[in-house]
Amino acid sequence: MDDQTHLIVGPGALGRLLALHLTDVAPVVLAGRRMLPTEQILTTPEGTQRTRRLVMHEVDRLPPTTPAFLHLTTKAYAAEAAYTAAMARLTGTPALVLWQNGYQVQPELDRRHQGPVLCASTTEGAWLSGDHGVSHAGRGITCIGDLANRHAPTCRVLAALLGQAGLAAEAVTDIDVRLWHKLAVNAAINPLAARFRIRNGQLRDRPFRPMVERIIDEVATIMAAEGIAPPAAGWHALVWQVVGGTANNRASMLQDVLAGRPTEREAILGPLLSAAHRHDIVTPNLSELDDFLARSAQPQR
Ligand code: KPL
Repeated sequence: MDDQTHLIVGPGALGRLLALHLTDVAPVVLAGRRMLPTEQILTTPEGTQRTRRLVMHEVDRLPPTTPAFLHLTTKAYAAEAAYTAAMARLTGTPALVLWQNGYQVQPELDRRHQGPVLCASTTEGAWLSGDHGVSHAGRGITCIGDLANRHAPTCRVLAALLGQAGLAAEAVTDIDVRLWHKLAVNAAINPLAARFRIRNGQLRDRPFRPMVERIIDEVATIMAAEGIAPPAAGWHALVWQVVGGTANNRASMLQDVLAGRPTEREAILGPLLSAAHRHDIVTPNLSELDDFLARSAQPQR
């Protein structure tokens, strides 16, 4: 690894999507708990296939170097362990880039990491196609920022590099608001879709629609108490717009439940419930969903 290297820890769909793009413009190392085929295939949204040979390591066997960027692309519940394992192998302090959903990992690792901590919020859609590749299902945009706005130049460098690599990106100064907005949408869609095992679009129908509305009302009350400005169109319109745009999707939490994996319940509902508690807001619907998901949870590895 040289000092321009992007070390990507978490070779799921997002990690591989990132690796297979960045490798055309910068040195990339992909690391995970187990080795994957070094030859990986990217299927583009237009259906063409691109094969790239990636440098890959098991996290616990990473060579002792200092990459420029350490991207964590694991699920939220696995991010801290991945960070600890990767940092134990590195000799210096890279800029850390957190790609997780929710708003739990970000403040925690921002406190822990000695170097710059950037947060990425993306609407790129990608699915794994087995061990050999990833399918870029839909193009989106990635916003990059840091919570205290102290690293704007680094955010701009990374956004520009992602753009060169073919992933639309912009540096932003309100990443915390963007993360909360995404969290709000995730909180309104994911737990209900996972609980009732339905595709996102079915949330528009009875009996689910009023359930979504009640969750949005609770989320909106918490956001107002936290001082997070609503989206221009309002919380209800944002959620229903995403439901419509992803009508055919199985939400990520539903996919996790169906695959017997842990869910991102704590990263998505945890910050909302803590904020509700801080502000003495009662949230019967969010709390009931959280309890349900906690009871049916798979252990986190
Ligand atoms: O991001 C998503 C997810 O599945 O986690 C939504 C917006 C709910 C789309 O499925």
